[in-house]
Amino acid sequence: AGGAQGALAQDFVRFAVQAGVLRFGEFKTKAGRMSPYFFNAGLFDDGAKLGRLAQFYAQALLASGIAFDMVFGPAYKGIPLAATVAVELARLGHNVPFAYNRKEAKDHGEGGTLVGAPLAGRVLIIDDVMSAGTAARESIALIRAAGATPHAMAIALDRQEKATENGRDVDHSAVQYVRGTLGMQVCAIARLADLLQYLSASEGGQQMSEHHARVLAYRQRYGVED
Ligand code: OMP
Repeated sequence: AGGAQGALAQDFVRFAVQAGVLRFGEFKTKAGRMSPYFFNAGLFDDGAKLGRLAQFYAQALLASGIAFDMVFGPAYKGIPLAATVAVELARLGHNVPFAYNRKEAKDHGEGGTLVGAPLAGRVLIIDDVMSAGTAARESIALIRAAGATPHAMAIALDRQEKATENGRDVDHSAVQYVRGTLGMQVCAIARLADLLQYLSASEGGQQMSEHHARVLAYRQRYGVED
């Protein structure tokens, strides 16, 4: 993505690096890969950072042209994301219903696992990172069971790497699977390609060029084609 969206993605990568949310080093991913970078959305940990994060999601979503009737935040990490993005969308003139789930059903009071607006129409799932797509599958099942349509996903970072099925690497990423096989639309604020562009343009000198080389090598081994 070039133009305005490319600029938004670059601004976002810079913001995430400055906030310490996107870090370089050696990290083990959920799929067991040693990654030279890691994006920890839990480190958007004050009101100002959460507000900025929500602005990035809302701007990327509006730029994508994806239509949706409501937003859904999967427990736990998707809940503050969907809540703050719903507030930001309303501020921009796009007020839509908001819902989230609990991980455990309540046996008293209102009961059930869903909180907020009833799931209906085209649901937009808001999450942080998609790697193997495990979390996405759970939300999709939950939305279908409620009789609504899992229509789109918004994520902060698309790592653009091979998904795993039964412990084996496959040739497509989780985002490609969600788009191609599940027929859903996916909006990512930034992708691995944007991170690489940021690192190659960065004036961080020697250190940044070392990060760039390591991330490139990682993409060589685990990355997928666009
Ligand atoms: P899936 O649910 O398999 O798509 O993996 C998404 C999860 O990967 C996130 O919810 C995190 O627990 C984790 N993750 C990150 O948050 N940031 C990364 O940069 C990489 C991962 C990961 O483990 O792949």
